[in-house]
Amino acid sequence: MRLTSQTPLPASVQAPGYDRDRQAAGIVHIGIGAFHRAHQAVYTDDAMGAGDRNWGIVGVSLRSGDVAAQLNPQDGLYTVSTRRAAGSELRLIGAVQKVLVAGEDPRAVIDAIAAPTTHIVSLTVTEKGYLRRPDGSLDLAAAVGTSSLYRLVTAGLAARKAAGLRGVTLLSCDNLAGNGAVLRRLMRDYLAAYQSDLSAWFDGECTCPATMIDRIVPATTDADRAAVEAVLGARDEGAVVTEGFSQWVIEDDFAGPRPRWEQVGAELVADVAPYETAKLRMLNGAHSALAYIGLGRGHEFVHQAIADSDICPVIDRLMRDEAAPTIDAAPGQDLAAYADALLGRFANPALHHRLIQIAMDGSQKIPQRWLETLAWHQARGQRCPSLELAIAAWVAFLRSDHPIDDPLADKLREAAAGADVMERLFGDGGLIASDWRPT
Ligand code: CS2
Repeated sequence: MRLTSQTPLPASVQAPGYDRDRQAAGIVHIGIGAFHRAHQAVYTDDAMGAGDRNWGIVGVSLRSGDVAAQLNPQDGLYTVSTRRAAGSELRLIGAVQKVLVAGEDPRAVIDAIAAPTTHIVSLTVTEKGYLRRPDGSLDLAAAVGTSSLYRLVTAGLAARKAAGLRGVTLLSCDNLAGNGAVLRRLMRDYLAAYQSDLSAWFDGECTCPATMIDRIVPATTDADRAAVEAVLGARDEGAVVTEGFSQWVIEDDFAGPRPRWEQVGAELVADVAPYETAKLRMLNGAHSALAYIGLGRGHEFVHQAIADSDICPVIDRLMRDEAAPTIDAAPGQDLAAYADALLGRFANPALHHRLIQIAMDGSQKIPQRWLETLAWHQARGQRCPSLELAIAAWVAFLRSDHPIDDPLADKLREAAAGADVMERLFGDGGLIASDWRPT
């Protein structure tokens, strides 16, 4: 039996604390993967539970129909399993109302963005989803496809303008340095090329706040779904599994109304940069290093790699001696405590987080996770032994039998095969643009 709004819930499962049928959709979320369902949708569910109404989420998948097939037959409902070393708990999230697939019905997505009740269009499309060229500009040819996020958002905004509606907040929730500014620049590139009559309206009516998003969400497995079914007594194809920790720091720069996320744990701040930089260079930097070094030593999961006494000190130094000194901490931001907490989170034995999941899209992740730190130290004549080891492990990974899931997979494999690999990856005009030069 499939989970639906009719499913009787066991007492141990927390249910949405509001009337789902009476909520308008205030948010269109593009890229409704497991991360969004375990993070922003949970904050939004909490906000509606605390009395903040009409923030239902219309989810959008750009191409794949998988999430729509998981959630739509379940009235948008799904469970989040929070796994701590001490045990796990299950709750039902009601914030998502339905999932649209842009590749199948782009009009429905445009209409959702243009709806008068919509105030926020948020995104988790992963690093590569932004279609950036190495120089940071928009890949204009890639951005014209029918299920391009730029095309959809632009059509939705044009419809809002034509209807005399206000603009929206475009909220990037991806692991990019300066994600808000990146999105604004790419939207402007798109508009300048394809819809310049909307440029001034976009600048005056829409904002792109920066965000730091943090929660570890491993891909859901069949075993996870079976464990949920055993508690729920119904099949949840949309189940997500995550850790207890969750953090969301948002630049307080909204174009219009927004949920009162700050009442349910999010931090609304003037400057996200110190949090975002710490997260990218310490958490994500350590994660990617754990992935390539750990896989090279035969580990499968993050908690196994961090328990390896040869790997743990490398990661510890990466965070404390290499990444932390590059960060201009905000008042009250304690980077040593952050590193301590991260080591604990990585060690969580209840969370089976596969290293191969983190290893994907290295070409898109490594610049903001490792290379900015390396460049900072290089400019000061200093070396980073842990990050250099991580780079060597990435090259070894590219040369190994592991499948390479990366938009540049073929070029990376070819570059890694030669003796001049470092030059081809990181040299002038190399595959990965950065200020760091290997020596
Ligand atoms: C991970 C992130 O897969 C990856 O690359 O480093 O998804 C990480 O788990 C999240 O950013 C944690 O907030």
